[in-house]
Amino acid sequence: MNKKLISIAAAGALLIGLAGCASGTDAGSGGDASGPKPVDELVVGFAQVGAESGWRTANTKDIQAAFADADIDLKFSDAQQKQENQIKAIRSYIQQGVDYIAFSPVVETGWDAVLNEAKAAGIPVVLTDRAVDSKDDSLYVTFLGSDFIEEGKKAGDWVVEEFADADKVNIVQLEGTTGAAPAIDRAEGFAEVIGADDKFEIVASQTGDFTRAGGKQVMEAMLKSNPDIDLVYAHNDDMGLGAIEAIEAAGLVPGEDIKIVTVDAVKDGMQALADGKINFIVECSPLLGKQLVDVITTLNDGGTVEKRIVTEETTFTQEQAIEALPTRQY
Ligand code: GYE
Repeated sequence: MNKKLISIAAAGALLIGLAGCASGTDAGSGGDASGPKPVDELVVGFAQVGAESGWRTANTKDIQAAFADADIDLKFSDAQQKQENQIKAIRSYIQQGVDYIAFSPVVETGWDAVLNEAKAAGIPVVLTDRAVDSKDDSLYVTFLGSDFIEEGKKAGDWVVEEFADADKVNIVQLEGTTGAAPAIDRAEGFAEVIGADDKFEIVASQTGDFTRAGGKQVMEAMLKSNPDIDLVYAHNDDMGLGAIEAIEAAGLVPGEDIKIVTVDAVKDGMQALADGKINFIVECSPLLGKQLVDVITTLNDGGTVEKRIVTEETTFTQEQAIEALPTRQY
């Protein structure tokens, strides 16, 4: 069955699986035998994680703007942080016969079946932002996004320096979504760095699901059961901002009584850093839209792309945040 037929069939049968009907092609190839498609005829399906954070909102905006600028038709879905919704969205894109699928996997595992369906339908898949954990790397063309282990290490390096003179440092960690690449890797990179000195102890670690409400709620509970917290390491700004609310409600001063280090550097986080409520932020750029468009147009032209495209990013102190804020895009 070719792509046209699939899209015709899909119109009336969105929920019927088509796995096995299509001819198998390699996930690494783009375009087709007849050469590149005119860009304004390309259709791309993007399965987004959700709208859990400032980072995600900026990422969605950037992707939608980049596709609009390039005049490429973008079908967009929001999975509300649920893997089953994302799998449904990807299946629907397969059934509609889109030219490319891009997605940011909510969690790392459990993708092989649906990605094999895309591969069987000859639709190349691009991972943006988050990785999948699969033995079969032919299931996607490239993974475009940050190095989250590196981000965790950068947070750890700052902590080691900041607490150089301390004898004992009690740390609480607000984890991202359980099973998500940035939650796993940011914990790992951080633990590796602080693990070198046993004066650092993670006294509590729990998921706040990358949301402000989650960060607040978890922090409230942690403050009750841990009287002596020196530092909060939040896997994103939003959870750090939620923690600030909880710390203030407990009558403590965020940034002073309890230091805070986060990841992302979205506007609200940068403002809190400028205000001294957060002490250090590791940047994670959500601006992946242009790169994603480039990957897709390169593939459409019959070109190849690197299997891993790493985003370059920096870190921010209070002074650097004050300087960067006026021109910050997100
Ligand atoms: O750090 C967080 C978002 O996957 C890098 O997801 C992304 C993370 C980001 O919810 O704010």
